[in-house]
Amino acid sequence: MNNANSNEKSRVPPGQHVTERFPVLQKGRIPSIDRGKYTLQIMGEIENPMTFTLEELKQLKDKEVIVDIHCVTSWSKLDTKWEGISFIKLMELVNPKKTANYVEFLCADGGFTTTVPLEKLSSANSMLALTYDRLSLGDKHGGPVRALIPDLYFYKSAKWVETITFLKEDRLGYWERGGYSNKADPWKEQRYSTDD
Ligand SMILES: Nc1nc2c(c(=O)[nH]1)N[C@H]1C(S)=C(S)[C@@H](COP(=O)(O)O)O[C@H]1N2
Ligand SMILES: [Mo]
Repeated sequence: MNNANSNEKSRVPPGQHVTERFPVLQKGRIPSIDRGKYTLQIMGEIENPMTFTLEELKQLKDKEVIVDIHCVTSWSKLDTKWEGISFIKLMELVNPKKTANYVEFLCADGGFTTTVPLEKLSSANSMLALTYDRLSLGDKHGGPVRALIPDLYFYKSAKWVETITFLKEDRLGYWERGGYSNKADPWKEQRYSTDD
């Protein structure tokens, strides 16, 4: 085995295989959001509830990452390039209360939600993504604004995010209510709620 191969292997979590394609996955139809009317609302357990237009969000861009993503259906894609706003920066703006432990993403595709613990948002690679491969996010991959939390299976990376709510207590999201893991760590192979 050559070095490149063994390197790639150590980057792929158990039970995953690498794809060159970029599959498109969601629970139902792909919504198309009017970029001119789009707003992101941030609320819940925070000192400064805020609403942003897309133009305002673009001004806040502070981060670019190249990361591997892992879908629970077993595909992984290596070296995906994203730009956006770090959750660390967003949290500086909205100022979470001490009581905030989780965030819930509410999305434009018919009430889709998922929740993520605050410490996963603060991790180095997490962000609210606005571009993929240097291009504004298209409809298919969650544009104009999606979450990117590459440390967790990709169903935690909510597409078409419209509202972010800071919560005291955790809540199960759409896939999680359907039996997928709420922890969703690909390196621990937490695929189903029975793995938690
Ligand atoms: N709003 C919303 N976000 C979602 C989903 C969804 O159904 N709705 N599916 C998740 C799943 S299961 C995956 S694998 C990724 C797929 O993102 P992609 O289509 O950009 O590959 O989006 C996640 N985010
Ligand atoms: Mo997925």
